Amino acid sequence: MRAFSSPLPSSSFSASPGYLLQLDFRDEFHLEPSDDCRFDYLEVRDGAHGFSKQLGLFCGHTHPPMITSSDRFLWLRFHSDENVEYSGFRAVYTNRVNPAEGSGWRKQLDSLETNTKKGRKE
Ligand SMILES: [Ca+2]
Repeated sequence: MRAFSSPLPSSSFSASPGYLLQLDFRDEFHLEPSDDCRFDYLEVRDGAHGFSKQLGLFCGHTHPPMITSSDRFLWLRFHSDENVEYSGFRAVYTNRVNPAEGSGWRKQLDSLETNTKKGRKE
């Protein structure tokens, strides 16, 4: 589990193969409030790039929900203009087993175990 705080440049985060990234906001979230978050904001995208699908644009004092990537990557950008600074935010991100690939692993392990037991009996 890793943590980061604002300010944060734009960057992509990746989970290990077979895992999803889960972003969990902790403590406070205070960015300058504005209509459409056009001054200060945190942008989150579901992928490794700035053109990946946008999951959220956050500002003000609304605590963002927990965010989970659909693949291994999340792209984040924190933007702050020169006027009015708030205290910012803190978030942690963790690797979470991809449910799809996780069940695949369990299946593999089950069949491996079965084979081993059969092998011992014979
Ligand atoms: Ca500002």
